[in-house]
Amino acid sequence: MATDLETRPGIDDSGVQLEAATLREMYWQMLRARRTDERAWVLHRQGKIAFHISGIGHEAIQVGAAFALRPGYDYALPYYRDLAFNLAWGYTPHDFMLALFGREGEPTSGARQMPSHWGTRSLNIISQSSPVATQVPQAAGVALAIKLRGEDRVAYTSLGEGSTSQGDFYEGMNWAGVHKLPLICVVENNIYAISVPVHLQMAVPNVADRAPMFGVEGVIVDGNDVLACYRVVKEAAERARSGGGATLIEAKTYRPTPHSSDDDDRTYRPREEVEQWKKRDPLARFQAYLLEAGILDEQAIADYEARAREEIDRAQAAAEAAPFPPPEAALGDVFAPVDETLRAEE
Ligand SMILES: Cc1ncc(C[n+]2csc(CCOP(=O)(O)OP(=O)(O)O)c2C)c(N)n1
Ligand SMILES: [Mg+2]
Repeated sequence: MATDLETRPGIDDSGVQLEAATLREMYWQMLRARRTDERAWVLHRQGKIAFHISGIGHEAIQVGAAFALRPGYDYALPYYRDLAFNLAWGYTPHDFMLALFGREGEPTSGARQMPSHWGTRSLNIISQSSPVATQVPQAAGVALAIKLRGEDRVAYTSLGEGSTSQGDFYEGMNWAGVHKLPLICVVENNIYAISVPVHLQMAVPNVADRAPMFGVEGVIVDGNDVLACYRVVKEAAERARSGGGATLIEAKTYRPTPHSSDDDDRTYRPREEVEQWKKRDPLARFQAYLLEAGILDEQAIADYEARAREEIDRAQAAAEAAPFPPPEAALGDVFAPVDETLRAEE
């Protein structure tokens, strides 16, 4: 992230008080993620890549959270929709393009994982396992290590509301409550788990209603309002760093795209619903706010658009030109080299 974390002003009860430069940087990160994501859809429809899972519509909670934490100092265990979070933490469109095209040099897994499973050691971003919610007990484990070492770091994790039906979510959150761990768990509630609506996942109206059961703080936030999201994650981080324990944040949002490039959402939700939610688009909303406040103008917006296009074009070209990893690389970091002294005699 370009902005110096130490100079970011905090917030008070009246709301978010961030410098104009920081607000513009937040806008840039949301825009950059949106345009990178849109390019991935185009590449998929052109038949150039095999799969994409989109974070469009989720940028406010992701960028708000990324800015409220300390990238590379705190630990993050994000989930597959968190492209904007990863980009705001230091992952790049070039890294993402290498993953989409499965090319050599891909930093998270050497192009062996599916895209969007993340994992960048230098940024303290830990890879996600494909079974949903497994990152929650892993994040609780990271938070326990932080606590045992007496550090003031935070473990951040995220998942969808459908994934909170998994036992892993309960085990991780319970552990975080019992041991008052410095954990922030954000549920990006977009009201669908692929085709399954939220009322078939849980009998209570809000995911955050479950927080008292774990003995942790529960917070509901408008997940399409980047500044509100920044504020609640900032407060949760302060709670965690000062020994106050874990927070369960529910960010109410929506995914206007299908679940993934292999899904057809017309089979399970009305178009009118999608159109209604598009009116609450987090990027358009933040842009309108910044224009109104005089922090952005049309020229600045055009400059950001050009910058995003140039960066993404370059990232795509570099990834398309990169070679595939050699076939034998598929075995690397999976099987340890055979210790010849242990080989049974024939
Ligand atoms: C344990 C497990 N069950 C099923 C799946 C297949 N799966 C992948 S994503 C997904 C939907 C998750 O929905 P939600 O948690 O609401 O997140 P969203 O995709 O809506 O952001 C499912 C069922 C999986 N990866 N792991
Ligand atoms: Mg969901």
